[in-house]
Amino acid sequence: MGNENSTPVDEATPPTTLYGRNIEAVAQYIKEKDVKKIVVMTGAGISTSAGIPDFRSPDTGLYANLARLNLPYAEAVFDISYFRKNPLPFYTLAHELYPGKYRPTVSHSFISLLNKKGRLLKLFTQNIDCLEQEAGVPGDKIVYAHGSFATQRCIDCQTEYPDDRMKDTVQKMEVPRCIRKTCNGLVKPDIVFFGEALPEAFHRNRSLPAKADLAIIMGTSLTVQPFASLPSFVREETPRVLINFERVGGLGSRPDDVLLLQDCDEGVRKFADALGWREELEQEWARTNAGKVEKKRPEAPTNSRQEELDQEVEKLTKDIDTSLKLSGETSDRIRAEIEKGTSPSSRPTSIPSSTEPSDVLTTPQTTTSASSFTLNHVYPHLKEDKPEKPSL
Ligand code: CNA
Repeated sequence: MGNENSTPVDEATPPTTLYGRNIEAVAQYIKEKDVKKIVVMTGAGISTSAGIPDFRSPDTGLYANLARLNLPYAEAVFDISYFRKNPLPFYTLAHELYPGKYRPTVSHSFISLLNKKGRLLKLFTQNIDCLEQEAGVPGDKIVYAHGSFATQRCIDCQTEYPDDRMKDTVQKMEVPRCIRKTCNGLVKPDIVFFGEALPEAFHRNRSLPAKADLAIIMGTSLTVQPFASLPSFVREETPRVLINFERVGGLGSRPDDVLLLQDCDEGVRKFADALGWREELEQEWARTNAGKVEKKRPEAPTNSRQEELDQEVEKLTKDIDTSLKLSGETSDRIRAEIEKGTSPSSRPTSIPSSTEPSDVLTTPQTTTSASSFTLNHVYPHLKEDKPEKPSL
C-alpha cells in the first residue's frame, strides 16, 4: 500500500483489461462493460482554472500576503493552537477562498456528468472550495477528505454555527464566536488543520476504491497522506486514469494505467469526446455559469502584475489592521509571541513524521525544523520556502 513501483510499465506491455493504453480504450471499456462504479480522486489542480490561487506563485499574491500577515511561520495559518491565539490570518484567507466566489470548472462538471449518467460511485476530494457541489455533484457522493467550508463549529464546545451567519461574518472579515453565550469559543470551518484527524467519512469510505471498476485521478500531486494512498487500493486489473500536468503517485506503473499528462479541463474534454458526451459536458458546465464571474487563470508575472499584486497585498494587510477588530490585548500577545521568534517549541508537534498513511493529515516533510514546515498540506505550492523573518 502506497509503495507501488513507480517505474512506468513499458509502453509495449499489453494491458489486461483495456484494449489499449489510451483514453479511447477507457471510453470503450466504460460503454461495453457498462461501468457504473467509477471512483474519482481530485485535488487543487481541478480548481486552478477557476482562478483559485495556489498561494505560492508570485502572480497570485497570496504567498506575499501570508508573509505580510506576520505569521511566526507560514503554516501557522492552519495550526489549531495558533488559531486559538490569532484566528485573523485564517479568516483573511477564508474571506478570499470562501465558497460562492468562484465558478466550477469543466472538470467539476465532468464529475457531475458521470453522476448524472449513473456511473459515479464516489468522489474523494482534497479540495476545500466546495466547487464539486456547486457543479451539481450531490453531497452524499462526495468525501471531503480534508473537510470543507460547508459546515463549521465552535472549537471548544463543538456547537454548530449557522451557515448564513458564517457567510455574513466571513464576508465582513470578522471572527465568528460560538452562539452559546456561556461558551463564546472560536468558530472554525470543518477543514482539517495540521495534525487533526481526517473526517470520519474518509475512514468509512476509504475501502471503496477497491470496489471500483474505474478510477480517475485528477489535479493532485498525491503527496498528502493518507489521501495519497487511495489509488493503490484500486484493484490491479482495474483501469486507472490520471489527468494531471505531471505524472504522480506511481500512476503509470500498472498495465491498465492511462496517463493524460495535460490540463485537467482539456483532459476531461478529450475523455468526453471519446465517450461521445462532449455536448452534454458543455451543457452541464454552462449551467454553472449563472451569476458567476469567471476568474482568469493566473498569468505569468509581469511588472505591472507585480504592482497590482503589491496593491492587493497592501489592501489585504490594511484590512487586517482595520477591519478585523483585533483587541489591544490580543495584539500585544501576538506581537510578543512573534518577537520571541519562531522557537520550535511554539510549532505544532502533533504531526506524525512518517509519510506512510495514518489517520491524521501529514505532509511529505519528515522533520519539524523551521525550514521544513510549510503549508503544503493545504497549499503545497508553499513547499521549500523558508519562514519569513517577522517584521512588525
Ligand atoms: P497540489 O499538491 O497543489 O497538486 C496539484 C497538482 O495538480 C499538481 O501535480 C499540478 O501539476 C496539477 N495541476 C495544477 N493545475 C492543473 C491543471 N489545470 N491541469 C492539470 N493539472 C494541474 O494539490 P493537492 O490537491 O494534491 O494537495 C493537497 C492539498 C491542496 C489539499 O489539502 C487541498 O486542500 C489543498 N488546496 C486546495 C485548494 C482548493 O480547495 N481549491 C486550493 C489549493 C490547495
